[in-house]
Parts: sequence; C-alpha cells; structure tokens
Amino acid sequence: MFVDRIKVFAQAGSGGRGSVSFRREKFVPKGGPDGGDGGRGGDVILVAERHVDNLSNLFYEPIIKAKGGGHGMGKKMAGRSGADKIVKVPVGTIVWEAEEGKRRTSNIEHPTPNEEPENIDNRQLKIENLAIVDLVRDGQEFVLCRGGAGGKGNVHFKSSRNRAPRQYTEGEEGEQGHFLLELRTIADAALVGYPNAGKSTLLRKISAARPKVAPYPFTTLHPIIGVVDFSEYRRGTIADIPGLIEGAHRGLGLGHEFLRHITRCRALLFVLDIAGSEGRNPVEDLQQLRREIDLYDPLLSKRPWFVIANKMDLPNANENLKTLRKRFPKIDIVAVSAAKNEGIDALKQQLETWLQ
Ligand SMILES: Nc1nc2c(ncn2[C@@H]2O[C@H](COP(=O)(O)OP(=O)(O)OP(=O)(O)O)[C@@H](O)[C@H]2O)c(=O)[nH]1
Ligand SMILES: [Mg+2]
Repeated sequence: MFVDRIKVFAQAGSGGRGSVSFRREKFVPKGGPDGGDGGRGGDVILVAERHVDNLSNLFYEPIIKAKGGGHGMGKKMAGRSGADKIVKVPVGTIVWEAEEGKRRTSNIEHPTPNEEPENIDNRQLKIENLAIVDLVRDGQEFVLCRGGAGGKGNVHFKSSRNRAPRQYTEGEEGEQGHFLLELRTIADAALVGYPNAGKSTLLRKISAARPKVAPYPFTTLHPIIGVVDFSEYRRGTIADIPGLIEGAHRGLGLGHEFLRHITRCRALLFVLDIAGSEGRNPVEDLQQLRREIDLYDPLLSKRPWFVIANKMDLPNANENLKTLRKRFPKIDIVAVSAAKNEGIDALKQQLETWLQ
C-alpha cells in the first residue's frame, strides 16, 4: 500500500507526579521531606529516512503516543523519563496542523484518523508559511510533540516555617494535536505523460528502478523514484508517476492528486507515444498534458520542460516527430525507443545537461 497523505493524532508523554515522602531512618527523627521529582514525558519525534518511501506505517498506527514519565519516589529518587516515540517518515514529508488551535490543549478528543481533511487545498498552501515542518533531508529530526516536565517532589517545598511540607506538583501534560502529513516526493525531474506512453519502461532503462510495465493504462499507481548515474559519480533522480489524461483536473483517470509529487521537481520531462499507436496525436497529447499541468498549478507549468519522444520503433513515428519539432522549435526533444533500447545513452547525456 502506498499512503502519501494521512491525518494522525500525536500525544507526547506527560511528566510524572512529584513525590511526597519523608525520610525515615533509625536514629534520624523527623528526617525531613525526601520526595523526588517526576520524570519527564517522552517526545513524539519524526525522523525523515531515505529508505522509507511512503507513510503507510502511519495508516496502521494513526495514533502516536509517547510514554509518560514515572512518578517521583522517596529518598529523593526521581521518576524515570518516558521513552520517546520515534516515527520514521519518508524524506519529503510536510507536516501541517490539521485542526488549527487544537494543539497543546488538554482535552483529549477522539482522533479521527484517515479522514480526508476538508478545506486544505494543497496548491494554495504555502509550505513556507503554514507548514509546521518540511522534512527534506535524510536523517532530519523534528519534535512534533514535546513531553511534559516532571512534577516537583516535596523536598522542594521545605522552608524554615514548614519543615514537613506535603506539597508536590503534578507533571506537565505532554503536547498533543492532530496533524496532516503529506509526502511530496523529492526528485530532480518527473516523467509526465499519458498512460501507456512508456514512462515506466523508460525509467527501467535509465535507472535500476523496477516499476511495473504493462500494455494497459494506469499500470503505475504511485510515484517511483529512479536514480540515474551520469558521468563521474554524478547522479540524478527521476520520478515515474501515474499517467495523466485530459480532464485529470476534474478527477478523470487517477485525477491529478498525485501531481503533488512533481511539485518539487526542477524539470518536467514529457513522455510521448510519438507513434500515436493508440490513435492519439502526439502534438495534441503534449498540448493537453501542458494544459493539465497548468490547470493544476500555473507555477509548475513555468518550470523548465523537455520532451522525450518514445516508441520510435513504430510506424508514423518519424513523421510525427518532424511535425512535433516544427510545432515546438525551441524545445529540446529527444527521440528514443525504450522498448528497443534505442537512443537511451543519448537520452542519459541529455538528462545530465537538462538537470544541471
Ligand atoms: N513499441 C514500443 N512499445 C513500448 C515502448 N515503450 C513502452 N512500450 C510498451 O507500452 C506499454 C506501456 O508501457 P509502460 O512503460 O507501462 O507505460 P507507462 O507510461 O508507464 O503507463 P502507465 O503506468 O499506465 O501510465 C507496454 O506494453 C510497453 O511494453 C517503445 O519504445 N516501443
Ligand atoms: Mg507506468
């Protein structure tokens, strides 16, 4: 299962209560207060990990809780600290507060995991302003909810006037809240095209990634990243995403939800079935794809873009390629046959310059 958007409830541990205790020992009458402090509650910590590729672990565990601190004890012994709860998330995870103003309150509500949050339109969300954090680096950590401090034991309340204090404090409550976690894949470029254009076949040829390839539309259901090795240890990352069709912005096909995964790409690589083997016209395909991207996010369609004309081994490919070049004279177009492994080395060289 691939989960790239999920609502969770997180709660850090509360601090332990301070202890009320008095020293009792032979030959030490009225030994005085010796109640220790409570331990602090554990934090809920998110860690971005390169090897985690989606948020499915949270689908099974949408309620994340860290342990509370232990209560203080006699003989000035402090309670143990609550263990932190560490949650691994993929690199590229953005965290939003799912219910504004509900963080850090003490009334524990029943979480409603997996419910699609309303009125969060990700295109309008300015990551920089509204997100709590954007975990973009491997190993990056973020304390989502901080554990509460431990309470004070009665040893702190001794004074000249009160030598046998019975006061103590409760531990602080841990922070808690509902959060929306969303994965926006991080890759240098994305392969954008109609279903069956050969995007996955292509990714298999240029990288070690092994996305499924099949002669029916919508084979690819979620993004897959391939690493392309260029010369001299240089490499680039390419995302293979599901096929896009006309009307995707209205929810046709798989819709355009998955396009969030290309919002961080520096370049878009449009993959065309240049032979028009399914009865479509590649020039129109390209225009339509550009239009869908623009409808999704006008800023995205302003990114650098290039064309990979695939299926050059089939009839009509050459003619169509000429027409396409005439129609888009300023755009870099590389012709390949992914299935026949033709033009792949040249494409890799181009990729290196495109992604510089
Ligand atoms: N003749 C020919 N067929 C190709 C070529 N590249 C891919 N195909 C075939 O086209 C079909 C679809 O290929 P995929 O790589 O699954 O296409 P896709 O763009 O990833 O499709 P979706 O994941 O459904 O969007 C498969 O049957 C491939 O074998 C090519 O260069 N020439
Ligand atoms: Mg595919």
